[in-house]
Amino acid sequence: MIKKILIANRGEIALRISRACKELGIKSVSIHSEADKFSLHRKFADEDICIGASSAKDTYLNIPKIIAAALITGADAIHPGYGFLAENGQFAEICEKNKIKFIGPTRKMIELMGDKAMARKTMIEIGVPVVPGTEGIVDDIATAKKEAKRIKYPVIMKATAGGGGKGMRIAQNEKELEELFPIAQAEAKANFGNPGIYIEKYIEHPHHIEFQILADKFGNAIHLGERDCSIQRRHQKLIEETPSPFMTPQLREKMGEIAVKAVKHINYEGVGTVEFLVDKDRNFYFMEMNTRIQVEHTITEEVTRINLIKKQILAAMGEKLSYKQSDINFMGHAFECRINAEDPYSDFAPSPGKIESLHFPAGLGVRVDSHIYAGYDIPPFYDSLIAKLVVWAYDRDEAIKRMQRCLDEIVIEGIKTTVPFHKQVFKDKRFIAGTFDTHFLNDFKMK
Ligand code: MV4
Repeated sequence: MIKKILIANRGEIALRISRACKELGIKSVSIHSEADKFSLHRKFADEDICIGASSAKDTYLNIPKIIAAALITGADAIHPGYGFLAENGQFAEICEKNKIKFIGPTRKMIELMGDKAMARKTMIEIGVPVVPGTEGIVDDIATAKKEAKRIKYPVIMKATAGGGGKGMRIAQNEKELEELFPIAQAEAKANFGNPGIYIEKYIEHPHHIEFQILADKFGNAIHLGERDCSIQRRHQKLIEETPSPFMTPQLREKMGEIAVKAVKHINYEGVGTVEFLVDKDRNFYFMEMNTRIQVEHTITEEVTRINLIKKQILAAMGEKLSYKQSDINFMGHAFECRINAEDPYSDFAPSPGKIESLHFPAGLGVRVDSHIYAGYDIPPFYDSLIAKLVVWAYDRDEAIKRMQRCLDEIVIEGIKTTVPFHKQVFKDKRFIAGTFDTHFLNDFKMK
């Protein structure tokens, strides 16, 4: 049994977790930094503790302080949310050693999927398709050249400790490989403390399609469909949708089946996401697995009506999965727009500061997950996500119309936000036609 959960996070996801706790009859404890003194997530929890000044390092990333807060308040579990310590294997283990349930997978699982070359190798063994590439880490330039020749150019070098696009380099030919391989290694070592690089064939114009997974400790696992996350800028997702306009029913069934097979083979528990690259001919390849709840889980909730945070907590309590795959019904279409405190007219520069006035849209099929309020001062220390605008409708066209309507209703004064960007995308011909891929924003200009 879990009776009290410490939420090791802030912002909208801390609110989202508090809400799930309340509906489950579980007490919640929030932590906050001094910079978050006026943050709403404090008010949503039953208890709240200040754990430090302002930097993430001293607060939301500080393992001893968070463990102490959990022990002092008698929390029997910790929910890490996303970001911060959500995929820190050491933190998961320290929780367990202190008899605090970490709401997420084990250290071993986090580290297996966190090491991208190892995850790739594991998927190859299971028979999950991966991009043609090296079997593991490539240590020296001679081997890199030999492998790239075999794979055929262009190739992409990836840091095994990277992920989410960090530490990647593309080489079009041997000359570029010779130049970039040592740089990729040095960057990987500097950024992740691990110089390990693996090489893959570079897929041009891929689609980013990910499958939501739900699994229990008895070996049951299902998928809750895909999300298309191709609308991203410098590896920051800005718009997500489900179902993907690029997907076919046959492809969904095949990819979903393979995603479930993968998590069953590794005995995964809880919620997770299997990410795929899909090329223009609809060949799909395993890319990464995320072992946390993701920002964009909301759109999956909208089309399945399944509360993923509740299911995540129940899975951590050891509850058996209450559905079979055939019980899952998908209805309609959902979009999420990430509203960030950033200026889309100035290269998305951060725009923290005081919210002078605020009005959120509402109505049928509209959901806003946010921690901001009129008068709130957005601190400059953390990530810039201030609201997730989520709409649901019966089909994609109706959902686009609904999102346009909501973007016209929203008022956030005092700071710059990504709202004008979203307005422009939702009027874009190619976006409306659903024919975009991950390069869509490369040549997108604000009007
Ligand atoms: C790739 C790729 C093309 N070919 N791998 C970026 C995030 C990281 N998880 C992997 N990424 C990519 N890997 C091969 N072999 C292109 C990308 C990529 C990308 C992937 C998903 C969403 C947006 C992207 C934007 C640029 C590059």
